[in-house]
Amino acid sequence: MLQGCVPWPDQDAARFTDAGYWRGETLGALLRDWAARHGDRTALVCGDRRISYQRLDAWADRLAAGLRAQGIRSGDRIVVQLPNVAEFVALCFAMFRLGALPVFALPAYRANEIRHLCELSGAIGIVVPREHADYDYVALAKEIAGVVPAIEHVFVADSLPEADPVALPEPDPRDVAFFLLSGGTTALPKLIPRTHDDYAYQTRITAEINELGPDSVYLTVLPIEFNFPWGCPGIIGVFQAGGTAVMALTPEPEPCFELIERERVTITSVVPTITHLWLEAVPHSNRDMSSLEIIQIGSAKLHPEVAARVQPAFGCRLQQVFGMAEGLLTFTRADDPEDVVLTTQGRPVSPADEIRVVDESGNDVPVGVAGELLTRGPYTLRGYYNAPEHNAKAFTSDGFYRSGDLVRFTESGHMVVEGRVKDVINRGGDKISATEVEAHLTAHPNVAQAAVVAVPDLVLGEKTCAVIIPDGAAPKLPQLRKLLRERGLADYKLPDRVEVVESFPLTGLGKVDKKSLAATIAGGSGGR
Ligand code: J2J
Repeated sequence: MLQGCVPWPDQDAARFTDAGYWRGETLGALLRDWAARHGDRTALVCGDRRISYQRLDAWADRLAAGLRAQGIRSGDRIVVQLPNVAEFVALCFAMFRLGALPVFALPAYRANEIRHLCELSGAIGIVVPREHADYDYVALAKEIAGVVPAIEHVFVADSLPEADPVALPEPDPRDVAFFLLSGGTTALPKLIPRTHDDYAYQTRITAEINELGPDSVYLTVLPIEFNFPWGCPGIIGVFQAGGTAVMALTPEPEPCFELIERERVTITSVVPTITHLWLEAVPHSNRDMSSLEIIQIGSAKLHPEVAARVQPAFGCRLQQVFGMAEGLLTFTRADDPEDVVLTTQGRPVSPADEIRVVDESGNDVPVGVAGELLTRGPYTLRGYYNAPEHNAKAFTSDGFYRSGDLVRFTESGHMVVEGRVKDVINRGGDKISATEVEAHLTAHPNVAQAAVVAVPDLVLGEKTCAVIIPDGAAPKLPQLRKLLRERGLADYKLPDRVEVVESFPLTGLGKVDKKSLAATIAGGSGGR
């Protein structure tokens, strides 16, 4: 495995192989296999373009050769920041074949995040769109290339290098295929290595659970770099079944409903915030959405009352999904009783997923009692990339990942997310590390200390409140947002609200007591 990654122990790898979970196939080889089986069928729909499996396969070969001709080699990392376009898919498969490693960057990321990703991954290139959402991504990439010496290439999606296909050695299926980002607790995101074997398994098993087949049509609504649309089962899962993935450039209801009608979409995945928007829009839309079979909803808490509106509004099944880029996925199933679908986040997708729910001392708690979710299994990482110190804390000595989520299990074996112990704000599914934002806030000359906490929000579930102890005249919200934007932070990380206090409540250990702070703020006066 790539240096800096933590492999599964040999006996686990052997177990996963013997059980048929890991099949020793690379994602690049899988596309070859799909092209042989489903050649003329449509793999991808992007705007007016309809791309067959055969064409996608040939395109990936040409891109792999083109990248190679530019000097990209097996093991090289490239930060990929693209909207939901066909180029993302073709390029990823090209890189899988080359053994080069895409580092998935969200389109919302700005200079600060992209620079960090480049440095952390040791990337030698960046891929960006020519234009998207009125933002100049090429300028951003060039700016980063100017300050990160290792960046030798800036590739633009509409002019990716292509060349006549060349024979390439097959990468090791046990090795990293790409990097996802943690929605982490640390000041800056960590890289999650996902291997060919583990991702092929995750996408296959989730496609099987949802009974995807050649007639399945998946609508990609969420940003393509997110684990959920990419592989739960998402795009790769629908390919595993010989179906079609349709790209949506925006999650806005009407354009999505139009695509659902036009392409006879059968399955899609969204976050609760998008669910709200769509539910509001359905009564005003005359689109025919009768093809929909499943709407997957996950990434943030879905309230039972909202959950109950999904099936009547869309005439299709709701599937609750709990997931994490690190691995573990839980789904509700087609044969679950209604109350399980409305009130739980389902159960693990793999029989080999191991779950522990523990108290603060690390002891297992009884069924029904909430505790921290720990997990390990055939598609859950054993360590972040190049992060030995963090890994020592984030994993138990026997390899369980400490999720930071507070969950309980029902007698029927279904998981309910109760909250979290990690210092993260879940803003409509976007994860924000409090520590990261706090560090930037204290750069303001008039901010002595800052604590960032979540405040409840009807639409987003949670919003971000910056609580500050000022040094002199307290800055107002617009000034703080401006400062953070100038420091190159993605927009969704900017605080929604600011509160000024004289001191922070402290825990017995002398740390800021965020629970009590958040409770005070939530009961307080409102934004300014
Ligand atoms: C409450 N919190 C949830 C849920 C995730 C599928 C779906 C989601 C993600 C994802 C993903 C939740 N209810 N149903 O990668 O493949 C919170 C938890 C979790 C964190 C992970 C996928 N589903 N969460 O959201 O890596 O706190 O992945 O630990 O972005 O989201 O965030 P992320």
